[in-house]
Amino acid sequence: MKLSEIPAEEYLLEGNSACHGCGSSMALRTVLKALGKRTVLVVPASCTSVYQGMYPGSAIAVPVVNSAFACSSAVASGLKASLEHQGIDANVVVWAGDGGTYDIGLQALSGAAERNEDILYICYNNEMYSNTGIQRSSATPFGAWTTTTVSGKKEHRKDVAELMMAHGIPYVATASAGYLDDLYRKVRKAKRIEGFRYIEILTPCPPGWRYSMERTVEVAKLAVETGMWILYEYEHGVLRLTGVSRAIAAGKKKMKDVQEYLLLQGRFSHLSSAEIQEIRKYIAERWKKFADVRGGEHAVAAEFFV
Ligand SMILES: Cc1ncc(C[n+]2csc(CCOP(=O)(O)OP(=O)(O)O)c2C)c(N)n1
Ligand code: SF4
Repeated sequence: MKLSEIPAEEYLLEGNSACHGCGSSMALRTVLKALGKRTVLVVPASCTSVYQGMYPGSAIAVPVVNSAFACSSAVASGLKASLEHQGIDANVVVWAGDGGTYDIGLQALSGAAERNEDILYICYNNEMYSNTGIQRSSATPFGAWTTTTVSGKKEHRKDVAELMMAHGIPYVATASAGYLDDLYRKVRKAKRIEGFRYIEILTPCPPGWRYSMERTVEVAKLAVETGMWILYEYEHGVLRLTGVSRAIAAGKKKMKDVQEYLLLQGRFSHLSSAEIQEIRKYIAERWKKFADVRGGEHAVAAEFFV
């Protein structure tokens, strides 16, 4: 899959109010190209609900339902049931930040996943609450500065993609705004699968992560190249690493030291060498769990959740 094969149609229109270099808007643009026009988005409070524009205008050229934080998955479940009842075939997709996914929307998300609702849930993970001024979420990584973790977060992040795998849903995937071709392919695949599907995209945020706006793709790629973010697909019970993560696991590419990733971002500028060492340890442990899988492929049910 080459970037040039991605359709020219635009559903996230130019002139929207996302910051320059916004990883979330780059990812949404790609996701909508993969989904096409027969799509309804459910968007809880977030940066997206701001850069979509003010009613009656909209920068998003498909129908959007803005929901309260806690209930986006419930809204999408009801919307899908209603469309089905009317004989209307459309992709019903939640597009939510990590605050709306990891914290406030988690209960409704888990409920919809357990019921195997026929919807696609996409979390764009910028590792904090950016719209309200960069507060920590439970997706914020250890050590990161936010306005509510001024000397660096003391806890490692939780991992909702793993939690979704534990729900046994048909499809879970991770992606990165640095690899939009990989994201496009995963969304196309998810679109064809019936039942609850979950995709989580790492979407760097220049003002929140404190780096210069033209470096978003570089930062998003480095996250994967250093093992801070792992690309994979979990399909009907089988886990498979993809892209650069797969190449690293297969020994075809060397993993870079995480310091390269951390040094690019002001949110990590205060870290001591002991804290950087703690991040290296976290990566090594997590990576072992994912990558010790015969070059990136294994049956997840038996080996993963131990
Ligand atoms: C119940 C509720 N609490 C708080 C808010 C205020 N609020 C609006 S957007 C937002 C941050 C959302 O963070 P996230 O989901 O990570 O999306 P991002 O802003 O990073 O795009 C918050 C706290 C709200 N709208 N509703
Ligand atoms: S604050 Fe971050 S996530 Fe929000 S629009 Fe700007 S770059 Fe995007």
